[in-house]
Amino acid sequence: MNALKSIALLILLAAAFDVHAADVTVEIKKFLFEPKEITIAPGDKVVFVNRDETPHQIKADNGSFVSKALDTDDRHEQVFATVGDFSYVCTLHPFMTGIVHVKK
Ligand SMILES: [Cu+2]
Repeated sequence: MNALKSIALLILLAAAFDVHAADVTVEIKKFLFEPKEITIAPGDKVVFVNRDETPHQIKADNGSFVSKALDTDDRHEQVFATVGDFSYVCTLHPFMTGIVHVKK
């Protein structure tokens, strides 16, 4: 197989498997977001998982996203398409804060 065919095959495989940006997990444990601060690239997905016995609800300070009230082991998936700093809070426990930095 020549080099050009190899490259074409790689591109086809990437498309077939929907190669996409990384998923990053933020766990909610003991009334804390862990990690509290993350840096990702545009298009990355953040998965928030509630590991507490208490419900939590995540809301961006700028209103760009809000989760449902997450019960134990519930997840909220959020894709960050645009560059910026997105601070968020738990609406049920406003002392719980975190931030997602989206950088190219
Ligand atoms: Cu909370």
